[in-house]
Amino acid sequence: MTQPAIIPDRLMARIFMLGKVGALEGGGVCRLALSDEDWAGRDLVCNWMKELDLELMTDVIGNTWAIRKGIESGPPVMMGSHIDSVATGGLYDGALGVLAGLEVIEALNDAGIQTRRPVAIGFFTNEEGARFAPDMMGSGVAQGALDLDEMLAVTGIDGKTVGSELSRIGYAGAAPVKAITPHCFLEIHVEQGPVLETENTAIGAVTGVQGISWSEYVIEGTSNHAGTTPISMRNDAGLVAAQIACETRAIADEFGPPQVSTVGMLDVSPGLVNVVPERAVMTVDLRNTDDSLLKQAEMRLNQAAEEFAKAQGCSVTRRCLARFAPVEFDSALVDMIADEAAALGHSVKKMPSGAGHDAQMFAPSCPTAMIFVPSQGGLSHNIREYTAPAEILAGVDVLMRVVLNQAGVVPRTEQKP
Ligand code: HGY
Ligand code: MN
Ligand code: MN
Repeated sequence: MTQPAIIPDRLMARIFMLGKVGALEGGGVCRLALSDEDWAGRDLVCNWMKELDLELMTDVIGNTWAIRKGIESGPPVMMGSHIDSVATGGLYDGALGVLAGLEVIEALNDAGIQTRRPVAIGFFTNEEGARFAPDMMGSGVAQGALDLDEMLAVTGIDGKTVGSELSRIGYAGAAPVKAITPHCFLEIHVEQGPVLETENTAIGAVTGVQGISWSEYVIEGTSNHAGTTPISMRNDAGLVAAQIACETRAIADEFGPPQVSTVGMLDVSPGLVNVVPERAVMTVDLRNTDDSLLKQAEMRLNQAAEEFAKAQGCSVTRRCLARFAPVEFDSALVDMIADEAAALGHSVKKMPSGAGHDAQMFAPSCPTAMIFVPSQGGLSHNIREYTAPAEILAGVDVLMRVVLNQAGVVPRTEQKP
């Protein structure tokens, strides 16, 4: 059998072409979910899918996938990731998983290989959750972890709803929720952390994803004159928000790794130099591979927030924006990734993912695993995100071999016309 050859230049050209969509001045991209930029990126990838004669489908929340027929019908070997980005995104987060899957399919076509099972490549709506929380929204709805109507009604940071934006860009498709349960699901992704680079390792065979807890805290106080109001008479919402932020970091410091915590957004109003803030809105992102520790962290922070607010005569309310328990990937598939990487002569490390991914939504319904390639400086959600072409090629070669194994190659003698 001619081994299908990945063509690195073709893959990198597509990564750079998609990188032009939503390109930022100083590099990187901003393709917030369901924005015009996400729309343009979707159309570009759909055109590439059509050029490969694939059968395209879009479901009710805009997830889109393309299927390369096998000689047998039935659940496909599916690869996939996302096109949407955060506002300071890099060229590789999500895009690599979609375009590498497209490259694997094109290499199969070039080599004239027929597979027993169909092979599919998909992109999923709003993986980032940056505009509309929670993250992994599309894949979560597709796999039944999130409710469609609830998600369509979610209002984003700019006041628009998922449903209205989905219709506006024309990606409210006909396929129902759970339209497709793959034979297995594979996602290649940049690690987005420092582990592979620090350990000089080429491939991550990802064992699972840590738990994720996103909260929004709203603190209400009393605006007052910064000069005339004695400290004892203040209800300073800004102070309470700052105390919550310090407690957020203290939890990570005291729990120690792998606990992480982040205050990504903090807005005080009226936000003027001489006015004691009457209101503060902030987000907290807590993560841990151990769900019981994650729950402890959540409880401790909520309790502290109540106490800080009470001490300042303020009120505080918490809204859950996302909550996903840790997920384990399929150990046999993880082993296969590690074995194929080693067989290709690559160093490989089994490791959990610090970031959330669409793959975690498929894990409960089919064997699922991920392949990591290194992130330079561990940087991601940063316009300087970078992974070298040779490092990408190593990961895509592993992806190809696992897809061939899972899809089954039809010997030339048995090929169908
Ligand atoms: O937040 C995450 O981990 C992912 O980038 N959505
Ligand atoms: Mn991603
Ligand atoms: Mn991301």
